[in-house]
Amino acid sequence: MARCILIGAPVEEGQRRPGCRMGPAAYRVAGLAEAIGELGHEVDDLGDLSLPTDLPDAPCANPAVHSLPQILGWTDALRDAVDDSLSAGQMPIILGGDHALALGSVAGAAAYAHRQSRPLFLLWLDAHSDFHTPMTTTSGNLHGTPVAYIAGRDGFDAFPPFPQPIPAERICLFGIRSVDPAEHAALLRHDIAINDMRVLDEQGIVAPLRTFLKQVEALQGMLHVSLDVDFLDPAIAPAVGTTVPGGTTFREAHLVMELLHESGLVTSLDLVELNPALDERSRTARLMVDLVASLMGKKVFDRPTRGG
Ligand code: HAR
Ligand code: MN
Ligand code: MN
Ligand code: MN
Repeated sequence: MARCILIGAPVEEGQRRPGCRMGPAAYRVAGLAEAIGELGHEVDDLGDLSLPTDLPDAPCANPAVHSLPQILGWTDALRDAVDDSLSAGQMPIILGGDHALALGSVAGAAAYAHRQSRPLFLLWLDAHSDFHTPMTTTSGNLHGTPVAYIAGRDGFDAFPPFPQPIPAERICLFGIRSVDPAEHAALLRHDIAINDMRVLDEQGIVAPLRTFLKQVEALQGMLHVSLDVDFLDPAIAPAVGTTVPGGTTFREAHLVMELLHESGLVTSLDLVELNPALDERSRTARLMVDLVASLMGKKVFDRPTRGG
């Protein structure tokens, strides 16, 4: 059984539409802690992190970029919170907040993994590749940049150096179907596993996911999972500002979570981009809670294990 710690991250400066700051509250209202606790795990709730008051003055050469000081502040806060939780033997579950929070959460996991001399792997469940740098983004929304920071790309001069960037071969993008031209060009130069929706349509989700999980297992790695609401099809998960048609179905998403549970490899988790202002009677929040339950061991039909 795991010792989970919920970390509220009311980050919404990584994009322009208000609402993601209500994400942590929506997960609590939808019963996230209870759903995990019912499965027999220990669950603590750290409450919400707050933005440090003393924000750095951070000019950016790309005039499109906005809210850089705030995102730098969140990055520090998230990195420390995730590192501290892992160091205390807990599994951090970050309640976002937009995806810019992963600039910090994955940095915290990487700092911890580095001290343990264990390789860190990243599974990015998302419609988007989030592979812009602050220099290439045209929207200026920093939620589109974490994977580039994590992979150690140039262009993050305003940020603290990423602790031990994750080698491209240990990063898996899963479910993507919206990639900007600059991201596309950069991805072609990196050896990142790109399981876009075309690949998943053709091969299903099981084979590509197992291939990645085998690599994690072979190196006894740690695995950070970053789950963006827009990984899911908008028909089942409307509460996100950046919906893209053609996302994963209810069962595909649950099957991903069930396989992750069976692997026993997940060491930290982000839940990002939920915008409760766009939800319909909490259905997206409740679906996300159900997906976490599957990740933590809830089964469609629980069979007694044979042969002891
Ligand atoms: N690539 C687009 C941009 O930079 C959209 C990024 C949207 N990102 C998220 N997270 N919603 O995946 O602006
Ligand atoms: Mn600390
Ligand atoms: Mn994202
Ligand atoms: Mn996305």
